[in-house]
Amino acid sequence: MARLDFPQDFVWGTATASYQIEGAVQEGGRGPSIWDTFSHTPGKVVGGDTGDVACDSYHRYEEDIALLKKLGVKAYRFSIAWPRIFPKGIGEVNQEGLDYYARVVDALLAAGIQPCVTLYHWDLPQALQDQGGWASRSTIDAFVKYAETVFQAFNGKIKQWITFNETWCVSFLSNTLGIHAPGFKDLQLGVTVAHHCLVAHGLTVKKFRELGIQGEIGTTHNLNWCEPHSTSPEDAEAARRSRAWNNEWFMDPTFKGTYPQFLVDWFRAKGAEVPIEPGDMETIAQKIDFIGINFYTGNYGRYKENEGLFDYEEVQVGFDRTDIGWNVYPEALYKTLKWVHEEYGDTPIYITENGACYDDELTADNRVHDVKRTEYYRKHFVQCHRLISSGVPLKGYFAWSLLDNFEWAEGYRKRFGIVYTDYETLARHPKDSYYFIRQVIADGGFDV
Ligand code: IFM
Repeated sequence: MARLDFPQDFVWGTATASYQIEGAVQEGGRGPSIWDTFSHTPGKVVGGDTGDVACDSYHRYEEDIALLKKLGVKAYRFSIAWPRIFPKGIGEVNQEGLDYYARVVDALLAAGIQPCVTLYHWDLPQALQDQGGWASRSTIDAFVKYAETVFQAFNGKIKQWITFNETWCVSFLSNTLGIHAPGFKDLQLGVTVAHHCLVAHGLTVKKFRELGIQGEIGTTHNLNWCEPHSTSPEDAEAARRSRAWNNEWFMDPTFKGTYPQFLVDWFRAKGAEVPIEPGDMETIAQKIDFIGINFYTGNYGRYKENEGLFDYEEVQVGFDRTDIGWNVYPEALYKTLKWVHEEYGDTPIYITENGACYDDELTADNRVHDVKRTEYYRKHFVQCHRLISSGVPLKGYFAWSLLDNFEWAEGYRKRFGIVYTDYETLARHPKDSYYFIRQVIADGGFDV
């Protein structure tokens, strides 16, 4: 048996997002977001689920913070809903929205927990979507104004700020694959939205520095590891394209101020161009204080003509899969973060999301014995330790998620929480994985 100890200052945390947990969509002066529209459109979300009530954290945040305190985390990552601050995206500030988050932030600080705030976790005000959404450069200006308002309201209280959560999802999943709000299927739109979000990120970082806001700022990209199934050049190229779509397409501009040329060419051949204006690339590549990585899975694949956008198809090689169908491939976490460090340098890295979806059942003792999720965490913690030992500047880990919540197009049937949400009563029940993580935090490590 070996002991894996984590550094004393390692930041253990959990993460959530506004639309997934808050509910109270018509309270506190909040305006509608694209997710209200999307989830209320028949056929878009499994079971017709919406975020109208979600986990009701808008009213139950104190209970959630008590769970965090008992868990022993150093930090909590949550997002601010832009439509609570600017119900129409721009214009008058809604003081009630700021007051709500002030209560959350103060309660966290009183519990000794560092708030880590995501500014954009997908709830774009519908009024802005009506004017073109992220396809329009005016949304960039609106975002920077919103960010500035929130920076000033909470200056000195927030340790870490994250501009965007998963720009790949905001752009391609939502505007090219049509799976998330606003639900378009258009390659050019995905490319444009990705670029505008990256520019908005850069301008927000600039604004943060100009205003002299305290704390650190970064962004979060969701990376995905793809490996070729064979040694054939076709398979290698196809896997490289698929991987770069998630990874280099976002990481290169963020750190190097360039897009991967082979993918620019690939998109151009399909009729899509990146709408770069003078100065954009320098703006995007602002120096950030940390990079957030959301990591869930990896896969193997091969060349297949006309398959998807990249002539690439995934091959099943016998991994266990979670109940959302994602491979359990902990070593890919190691490979991904090692690659990030080698390719992009010494910027501190935080795993801002990692976790597993399983169809949990509440047992008679009001517990959930989520053996597979606990095992998923244990295996990924081993890889985190391996990364730290090999010199990768991994500074923290946020489990996704504190609570079962509204899993976007999958609705409530897909559960990622370390705490079970009973959607009938809204009662919370810590699962076995919660107690496992609690023990790891309390002991500063674990035995393997
Ligand atoms: O629930 C999401 C989260 O909002 C963003 N990252 C992935 C999670 C699981 O799908």
